[in-house]
Amino acid sequence: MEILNLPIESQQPPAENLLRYPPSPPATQSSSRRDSSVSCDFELQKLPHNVHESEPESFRTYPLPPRSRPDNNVLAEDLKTPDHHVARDPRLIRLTGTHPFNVEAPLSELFDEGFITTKDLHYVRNHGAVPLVEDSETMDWEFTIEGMIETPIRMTLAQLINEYEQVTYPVTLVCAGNRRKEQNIVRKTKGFSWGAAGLSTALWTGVVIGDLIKAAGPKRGAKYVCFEGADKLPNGYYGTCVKMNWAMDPNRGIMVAHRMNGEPLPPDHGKPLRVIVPGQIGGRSVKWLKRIIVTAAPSDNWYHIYDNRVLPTMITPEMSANMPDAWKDERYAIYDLNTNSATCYPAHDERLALAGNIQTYRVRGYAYAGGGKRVTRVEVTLDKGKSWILANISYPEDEYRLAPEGEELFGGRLDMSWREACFCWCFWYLDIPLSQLQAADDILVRAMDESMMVQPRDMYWSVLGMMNNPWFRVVIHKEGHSLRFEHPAQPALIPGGWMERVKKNGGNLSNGYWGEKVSGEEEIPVEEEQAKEICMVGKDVTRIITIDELKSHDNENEPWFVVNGQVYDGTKFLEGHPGGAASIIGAAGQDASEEFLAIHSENAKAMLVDYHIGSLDESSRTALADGGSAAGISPAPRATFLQSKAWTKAILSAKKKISDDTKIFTFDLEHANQTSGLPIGQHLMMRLRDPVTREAIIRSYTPISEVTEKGKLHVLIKIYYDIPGRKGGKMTQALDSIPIGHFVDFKGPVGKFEYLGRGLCSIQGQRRTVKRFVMICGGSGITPIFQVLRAVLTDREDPTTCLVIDGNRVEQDILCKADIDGMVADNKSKCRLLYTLSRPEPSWAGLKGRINKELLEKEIGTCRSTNGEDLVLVCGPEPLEESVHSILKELCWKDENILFF
Ligand SMILES: Nc1nc2c(c(=O)[nH]1)N[C@H]1C(S)=C(S)[C@@H](COP(=O)(O)O)O[C@H]1N2
Ligand SMILES: [Mo]
Repeated sequence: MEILNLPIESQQPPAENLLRYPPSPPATQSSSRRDSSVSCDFELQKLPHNVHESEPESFRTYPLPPRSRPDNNVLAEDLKTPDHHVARDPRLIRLTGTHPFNVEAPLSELFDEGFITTKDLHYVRNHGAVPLVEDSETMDWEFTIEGMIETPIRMTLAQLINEYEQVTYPVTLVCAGNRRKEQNIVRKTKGFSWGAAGLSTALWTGVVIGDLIKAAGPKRGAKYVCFEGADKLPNGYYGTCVKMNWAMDPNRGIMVAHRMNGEPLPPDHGKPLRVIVPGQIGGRSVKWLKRIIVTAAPSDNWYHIYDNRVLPTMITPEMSANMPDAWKDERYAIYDLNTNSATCYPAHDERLALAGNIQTYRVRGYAYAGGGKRVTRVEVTLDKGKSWILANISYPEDEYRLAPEGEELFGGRLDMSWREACFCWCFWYLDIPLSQLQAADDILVRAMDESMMVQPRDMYWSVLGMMNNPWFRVVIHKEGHSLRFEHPAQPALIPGGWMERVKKNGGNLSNGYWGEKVSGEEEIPVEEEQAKEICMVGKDVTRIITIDELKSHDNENEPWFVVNGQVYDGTKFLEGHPGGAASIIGAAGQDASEEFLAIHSENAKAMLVDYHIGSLDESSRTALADGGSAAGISPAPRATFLQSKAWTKAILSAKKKISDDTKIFTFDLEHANQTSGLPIGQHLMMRLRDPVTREAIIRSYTPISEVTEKGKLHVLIKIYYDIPGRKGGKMTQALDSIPIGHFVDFKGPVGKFEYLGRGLCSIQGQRRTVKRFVMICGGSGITPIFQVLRAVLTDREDPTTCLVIDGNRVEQDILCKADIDGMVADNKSKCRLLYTLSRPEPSWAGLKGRINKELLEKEIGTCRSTNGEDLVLVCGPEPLEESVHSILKELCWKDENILFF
């Protein structure tokens, strides 16, 4: 066994620092009541708005939050939901459709922020809508302390701030569902698919909960402290509990917090008041706190009983439905987190070139333990656990312990110097020689905590898919002179990852060997579990339903929807649906098969029986499939993506803003080796549903990706936003509101023109050779032109010349300018490029004015009878196309030499 001898970094603070900042005894025992003469306003003003500006960073020995984005707004997709008042960051990946808001950041972006996460990228877990609390109301927010106590207390946030001692410290919150996607791939659980970014760290400011309970005076026999939030859900207000002795223990650090990273709590994180329970699953940290109830027994809140539990592994979703005692068994309730770790770099799909000077690669990731325990080692294996290498660990949390006595941060005492518990994630890294990476099939990591509990090799699957913590495995693929890395899974419905791949190829993920064949051993037969069909139809249901009947129930009063050709009436489930009524209403009148089957557990599928009312007749099924989602996935992977007769889905994987109103939307095709199948000069149809009305919208676009590109499709789209007095674009706004990870339908190719290369064109099937293209465009009309231009200019052997006239309003409106300028600069002899601006800035040195007769006459001249050697391609907004057409007519151009895209 080979062990690289690497130093373990800053596992303990260096001794000299300890001397400089001697540790002090616990301070929380000292008087907790504050001088109440300090007015609330003064307190608030004293808090620096932005600590970066008001305090020199050189005084600080500990990390501060990175700057959060100043410009996050309410996003288009939230406007039609109850959360229309909540500003959010568009980078967050939505895990449960548009609403409620359950999100994690892309893993690399979370990791790149460092120890403290900004509010922008902090994961969010909301069971329902975010309560609306105006800024002006926050100080008057009332909460109570009640139950088995001597003095019931009703208090405002202002009182909490003025009358109690304020403390600040960093805490990592982790959702119990972190890494659940991996469980869902093995077998669907009752929970949605978190990736490995269901955790985040912030500096929380508030009051230690023990101070409040002491003030209320708990009675004899009081054992639990229950919390209740203000969010009303299908099964009552969200609530849960912790043990009384933890609440009273300063080491546990449970607090009632009103600030996150120095700012008042954002709406998604509990504005204006929440509980923070360090070292325990996020589910105990109740947001929008209204009630603290001291009790003798654990919380009887529905969410305490049916959420955040690890039931024994043999209990299936169906069994669990009839086991009320198992759900109420406190032994299965999760409190402390278990030890866990993940690799962040290499990222999923990261490629590493083997050529070059670099000799090692630094593998990096995070680890955490529960209940205040410390992660005491992190180990990496490159041979599936035969031998292990110690990784380096850094504990940024320790740096706060060294702060000078009495240090204040964000209006609270930095209550860390005496504390030994670990409330935060730590980071690990290991430099691995490239030769070793190249020789390995995978990188696995595991962490151990101070009680020597080490992460298990195998998954402990359970009904709710919580606390998933097997060794985190990144697969290494050798591809020519580079390595490609593959994480276990991607969050939400985003495809990708070795687990999905292995499963698709018939591997048994639970064979103790990551679904791989064990060499030299006989193949163990795969359990036939996956094949089990869940019955979703009532055996006495015989009614035949037509599409017209279905469509007459596309409303919120009696929403009918279709799964696998069967019709269901969701009316009676609107109240009880854990995903909320909106998602049922959204599916009304539609074929919901795909989304339903992808998101729901076996248990939920079995529940459908109760709502089954009939079957769609044959012709209605076809009609629905044509107007709705394409049914079925073709069995063999296809080399090209587009199909002319059927819609094919691609997953939206990125949105890149390139100007105020233009974005490049990137879609993942069905597999990494697939090309789009779109010939140069042709277009494709995109279809999606209006997020509000659910009506289908179809438009045609020309992607900007090269026809040879594999696995992805890039479409540049200008978004026509609604402005006062003018409705914007239905399609473009709907597209803009689609969350990453969701699909759009494509069909094609369409178009009468195709460029075959080297001057050869096909127009409506007729071949014709062109010597010169005259390309006239405006706005996003550049996209089809761009394809042809790129084909001409990047082929050295292509003798065709081009004249490009691109008209826009201002310089920023010229799309793809840098790309076009670059291509043309390399091919000056082949292309003349003219931009003209109708409202240029004074600094603009190029042509001014619209594309008019004068310009066209000068540049392309009259009546060139060219035997079809010139072809004019026009693409732009309708007025532009019309005016160009009439000018060309005046200049005696024949229609056969003009082509409108
Ligand atoms: N009132 C209320 N509190 C709540 C929840 C909720 O839905 N409502 N979700 C819980 C869960 S499951 C988690 S993981 C954390 C997430 O906290 P965050 O959204 O601030 O990251 O909040 C917890 N507190
Ligand atoms: Mo959670």
